[in-house]
Amino acid sequence: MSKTIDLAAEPYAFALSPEHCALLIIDMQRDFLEPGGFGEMLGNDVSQLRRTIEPNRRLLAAWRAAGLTALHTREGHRPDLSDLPPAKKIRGKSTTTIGDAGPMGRILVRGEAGHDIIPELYPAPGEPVIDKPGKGAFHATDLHSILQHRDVKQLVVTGVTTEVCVNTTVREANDRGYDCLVLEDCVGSYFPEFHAMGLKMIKAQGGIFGWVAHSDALIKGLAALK
Ligand code: C5J
Repeated sequence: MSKTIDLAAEPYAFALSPEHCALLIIDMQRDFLEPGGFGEMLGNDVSQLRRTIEPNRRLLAAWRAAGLTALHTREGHRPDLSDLPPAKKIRGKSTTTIGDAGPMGRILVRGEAGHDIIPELYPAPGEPVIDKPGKGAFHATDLHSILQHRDVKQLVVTGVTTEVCVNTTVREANDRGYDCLVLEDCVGSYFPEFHAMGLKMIKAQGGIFGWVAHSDALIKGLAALK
């Protein structure tokens, strides 16, 4: 499959090369997205994130149907918290922090219910899941090696949150030489103004960190590959 998909994007068209492109879905975890989870417990409006579920579900179905590589990330820590920086543990001065008992098990701890990916976007067998202790998906993970072994040079990035883990990951990827396409309807933030600015920052200055497009354009492009 050597055909490229020319996608309408900002700041200019993105030439997606299916054999060198992977879909990276960031942190679509129950504790961030589900009512009653840690995110909502902190006072956040989870509907701002939940609007991304259906676009991601449609995109993932089309991506899988095209036989392309998809990877998923989860933010979280070892049960003994040995990979949790003390500064991250105490940040926010909340009475309940990472590692403590939360509404869906221990907060952001691997193996706990709230740490897992929402059922709507659950990884299929064979799709790598990257457990990351930080905001960026490259920090302290084997993501870069996995992508290199598959000759991936481009990333379609979706997930949550736009200004935190999505932006951090896109910046890390950009510095490692990947071209990143962020899908505006498939990323979300608890704060609409940060979402808007997070996207603007990516595509500013001629695409300083990458490109921004709508998933409809990509799904249409994938259908044309058949
Ligand atoms: C992510 C966060 N996934 N906001 N985490 O963005 O702390």
